[in-house]
Amino acid sequence: MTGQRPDVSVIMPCLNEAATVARCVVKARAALERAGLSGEVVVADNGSDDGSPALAEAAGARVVAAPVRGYGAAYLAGLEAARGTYLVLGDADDTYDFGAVPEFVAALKAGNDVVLGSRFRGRILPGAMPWLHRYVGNPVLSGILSVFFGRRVSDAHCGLRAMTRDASDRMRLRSSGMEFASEMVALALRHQLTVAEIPITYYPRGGESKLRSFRDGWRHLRFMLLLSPTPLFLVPGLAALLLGFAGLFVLLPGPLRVAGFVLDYHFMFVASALAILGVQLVLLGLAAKAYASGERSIRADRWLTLLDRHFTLERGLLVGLGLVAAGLGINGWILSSWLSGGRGQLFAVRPALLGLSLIVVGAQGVFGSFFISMLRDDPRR
Ligand SMILES: Nc1nc2c(ncn2[C@@H]2O[C@H](COP(=O)(O)OP(=O)(O)OP(=O)(O)O)[C@@H](O)[C@H]2O)c(=O)[nH]1
Ligand SMILES: [Mg+2]
Repeated sequence: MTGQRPDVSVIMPCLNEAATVARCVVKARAALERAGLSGEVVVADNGSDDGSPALAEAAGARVVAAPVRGYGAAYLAGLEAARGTYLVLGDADDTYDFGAVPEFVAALKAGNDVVLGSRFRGRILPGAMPWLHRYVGNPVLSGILSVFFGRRVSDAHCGLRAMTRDASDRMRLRSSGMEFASEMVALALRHQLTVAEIPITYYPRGGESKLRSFRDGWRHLRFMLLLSPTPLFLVPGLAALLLGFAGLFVLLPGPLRVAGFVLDYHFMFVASALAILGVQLVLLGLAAKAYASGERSIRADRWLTLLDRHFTLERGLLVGLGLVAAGLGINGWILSSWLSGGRGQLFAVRPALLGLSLIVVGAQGVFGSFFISMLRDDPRR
């Protein structure tokens, strides 16, 4: 299609918002006009049966029908249809003041790739956000996102936000549900885009909420976890591995007395289990990193660099087989002293447990190395 691109596309997902959608469209259009911006309002609907699409169209919006249901899917269809250089995203339930659109566009024009509204740095009017979302869901999920993706974001789920078309092309968003909100922030940070926050006001909604606290909260959380092998596997794995091996070696010579507690076999069993679990988690983490090695193009990853520099299948096998050999050596020595001694009651639990742990961990290393190589070195990828 030829013709001039409008400056701004305001995109609104809409599912049964007959009470408010027209008002939102009118406000957005008025804001564009006041600011002298050329623009369009795109309403992405996929399943409204309350007449919302017709109301939106009458108010001056271009309505697109999204083929797949869901908040994210609606946005994806809206983004596909949008023609503007600057893309502003906002709900059709009149909880956000579309009068702020020019401010978001100005922040993009000032050089930001993504601009997020922040209700927590702005105002949340009484009745706009339930207690559970205000004090638990939003802060906890925003906090997790900040830790996992390396930058403090005060309101990762604010429904009023903006991005440049270029940022949208680079991120290639694809979540179909409410986790689309997390995806946009997470990928912006992963792609090292410039992200700004603008304090805004959150108003009580007209019409019925489409948000389901636990289902949607979980969708945000699982989305973040699936992109984050470091906090999911590597950090707890390394902690368990170090604690486990420390325990195994500290308890090897005999019971340990700490502040009046006697730590013995039971704790050594726990240590063994921790060491094995830790190695398993670290291997899973490295495998996940290897699988995601395409991300190298997005940003430097410490763990991938480590794998690239130091890991080869042969090295992994050597380390794994070395540990197996050490474990077999210890247990072989116990067996031979038992055979050469009276073959009576055997009581070498501590070294035997260390030996057994080393054999298991070594075998995990051998198979884990094959698995990591399959993922990383697959010639078809
Ligand atoms: N097209 C489409 N739009 C949706 C869908 N689910 C939600 N929406 C729209 O997405 C926007 C956000 O949904 P809301 O129900 O307002 O969710 P929320 O803002 O997190 O929750 P509230 O604070 O209760 O409003 C609204 O404009 C909805 O109409 C969907 O499946 N399809
Ligand atoms: Mg809403």
